[in-house]
Amino acid sequence: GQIVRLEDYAPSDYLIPRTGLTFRLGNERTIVVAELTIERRDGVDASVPLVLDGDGLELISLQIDGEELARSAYEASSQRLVIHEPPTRFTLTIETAIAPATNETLMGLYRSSGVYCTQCEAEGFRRITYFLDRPDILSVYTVRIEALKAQAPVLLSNGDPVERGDLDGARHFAVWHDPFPKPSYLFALVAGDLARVSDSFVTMSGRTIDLGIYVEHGKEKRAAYAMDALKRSMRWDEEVFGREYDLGIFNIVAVSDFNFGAMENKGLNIFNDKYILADRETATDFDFANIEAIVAHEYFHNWTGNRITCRDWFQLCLKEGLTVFRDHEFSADERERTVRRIADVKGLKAQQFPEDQGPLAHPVRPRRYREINNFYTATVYQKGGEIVRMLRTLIGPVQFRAAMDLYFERHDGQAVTIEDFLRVFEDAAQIDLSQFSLWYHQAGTPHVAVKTSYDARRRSFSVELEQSMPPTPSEQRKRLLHIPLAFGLVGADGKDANFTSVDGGTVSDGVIHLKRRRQVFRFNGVNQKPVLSINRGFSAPITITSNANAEDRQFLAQHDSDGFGRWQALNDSLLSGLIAAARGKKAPVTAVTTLLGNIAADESLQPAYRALMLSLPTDADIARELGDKVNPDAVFAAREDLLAAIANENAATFATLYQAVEGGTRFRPDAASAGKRALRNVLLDYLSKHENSPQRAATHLSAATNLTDRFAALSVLVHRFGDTDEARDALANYERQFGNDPLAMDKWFQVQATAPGFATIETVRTLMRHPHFAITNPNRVRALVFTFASANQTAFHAASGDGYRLLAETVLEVDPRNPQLAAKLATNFRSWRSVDAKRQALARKALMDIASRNGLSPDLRDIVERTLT
Ligand code: B3K
Ligand code: ZN
Repeated sequence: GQIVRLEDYAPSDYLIPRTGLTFRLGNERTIVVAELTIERRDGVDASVPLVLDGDGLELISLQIDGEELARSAYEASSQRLVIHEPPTRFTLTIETAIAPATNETLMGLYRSSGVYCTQCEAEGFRRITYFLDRPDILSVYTVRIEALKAQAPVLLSNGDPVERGDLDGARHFAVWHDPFPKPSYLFALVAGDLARVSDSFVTMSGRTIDLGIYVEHGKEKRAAYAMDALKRSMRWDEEVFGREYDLGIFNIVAVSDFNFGAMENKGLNIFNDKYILADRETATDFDFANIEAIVAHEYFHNWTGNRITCRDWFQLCLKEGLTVFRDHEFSADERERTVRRIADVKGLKAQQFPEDQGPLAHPVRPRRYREINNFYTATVYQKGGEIVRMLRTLIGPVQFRAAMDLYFERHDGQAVTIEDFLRVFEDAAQIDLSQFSLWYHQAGTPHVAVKTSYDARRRSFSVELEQSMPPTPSEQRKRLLHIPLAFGLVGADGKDANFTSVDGGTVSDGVIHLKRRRQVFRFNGVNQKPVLSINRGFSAPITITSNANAEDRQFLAQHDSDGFGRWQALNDSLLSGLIAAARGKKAPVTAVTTLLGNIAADESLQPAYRALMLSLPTDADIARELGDKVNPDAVFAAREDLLAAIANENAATFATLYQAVEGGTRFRPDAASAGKRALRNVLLDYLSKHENSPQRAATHLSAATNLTDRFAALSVLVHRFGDTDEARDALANYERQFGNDPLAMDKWFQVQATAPGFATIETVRTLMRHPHFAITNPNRVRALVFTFASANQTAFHAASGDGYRLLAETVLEVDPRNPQLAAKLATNFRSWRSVDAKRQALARKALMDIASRNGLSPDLRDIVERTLT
């Protein structure tokens, strides 16, 4: 593919104020008639041709203002339609044919379990008709859909329904009109035989909105939680951001073949059914939380993304970072703030940090791309969300809200840039964000080294901070960032100590503003030596090293008044022991095992929080901390040893607690109930390790009333006692019970894909031939193969190289069908340079095997080539 550069952006020479589409749906052949009102932009020369994007289209006919176009007046290929010297303003009618039934890319118009559906972001609309397929072309759409009535009784598009009726030949039609001008990537169409779950919502101005969630017949009950999440999202956006829904109807459709989570099409969100369907038997608490977050995320896009959209795809974080921030805040308000923050930070470190620290690193607002689909990344989304969070830290919640109000007021109906977004904050809060804006433009995770010292005589506490950032492919030399660090000087009583003044830089509202390479902040009037708690709430997405010793960290883990700070300190303690052990140094004897026992039994802490505190860093967390020459087997052994030490020391406490935490007879998916299950399930793992027997897990499994508990028990059995009858029976029973439910079966694939040890490679190969597995279904592939590569360090990185080979073969098998899925799978090679030399050579060979193939998709080639450089 060609490289697209930000600096080459130019406004389009032509505009399309109105778009009429007629679809005559047919599996093998669907006819699309587009009636486009086209205008040349003022000042553009009449000799400039109109160039429309296309992708795999078959042109049937072409008219300007109702007249057939002469062959010499245009050039058409499956990729482009060029019209020479068009009039200044005219109607262009284009008739094309497409083939939804054979479309396995899941972009454009395709069929999923008999349902016609579309996915247009980023550049899928050009697979439907020729168009100016770019986000700054905003158009008002009217859409007519015709289909066989029996095959597709439900006909949906964006906006409001205007007309429907019967046609000859057992066909019928529906017309939809969306009054809000929108970019083509937000167009959607759905046609099929689906059940509607209906509800309504009264907005803050008193309008009643008709809500619908469309699911497969028989699955209506499983949409109840999503519907509830939708209504809560609508209310929250009114209360927290003052944003009201703008159409009379809001529909969601759940489909089973989908390349990612969901899509925010105006008034017609389309979802991967994994993020809609939930009941206690088929969804875990983790799934429920994801459903809530994603339903909210897509709904919030209505304002941040749809009403105000991106000028070009370099600005993707304008909508995604902001909307991630909004959905994180929503979940924090709906559930427990500290618990949500810890979960979100764990996610950021697990997904975004390795991206930022490897060959695929890119700025949150990139300057070039070869394939835009490869930029829907943790960096654009999660780090983009963190930047918005930092903006709020910088100006405070009141000014933040004022700035957001100004953003909506100033840019509603526009396609804008990150510069526009930042200017709003500068204007609303009267600040200069030129240094801060570098967070958008530089890749890489900043590092801050912290050194503290206390001068008892002068009663001053010094905090020396030094920032640094290694080079990344996008920038060799890094400029200094403005890093906001929330902090507290924790006194012996656990309370934050006071200080009278600060020298050396700006400190306000509990935040240190680090702006230079090295700054020493001296806090005066500090009566006793405090312990520094820094980067509270993960106020900046950075890594930190400090001169704090093991006692300091354990003190914070027990006494920091900030719950996030406690978790962070504990996590640091655990990691430093694990790192030492993985490097073959005997782990220092620490008090951490006792500490974990105390935390587990501390009734003043919420169960969900205790569960998080008790969860050890994952193998991948430890590997990331090690940085290079990682031997995953040593990492695994170190983690298991620590787990055993904690379990053995606290066996009695854990056993009592395990009995005491109610299993819960009546299932409720709320955060408090989920927290209890989480605590009990983490204890189950420790106790099973200590008891070295599958018995407790087998009992846990047979008593389980929900998938969360079932899955936890199954994991212990399959991962710890894989060659026992208990484990084999559990898997067989599960398959018998849930064999007909694809989403529940994903968990069955997942639990087997994550069993530690190289033998799992063969298990995965076998499971890929299982009748319930389908290489064409992204959820199945992700559950089995993506999970294997991303969450099973000992198997994926097996010293034989077989894990790498399995991934490479699967990537090559998927690529001809679904390039986006293949490219996503291939990103699992991104940390290949951090393993030991022998493994690196094997990973490189697997990558080269992919790279040397002819006919790779541009998506996959882009990932593989960047990973290798
Ligand atoms: N905007 C979509 C993602 C589209 C991905 C295209 N490759 C969902 C979301 O972020 O809400
Ligand atoms: Zn989004």
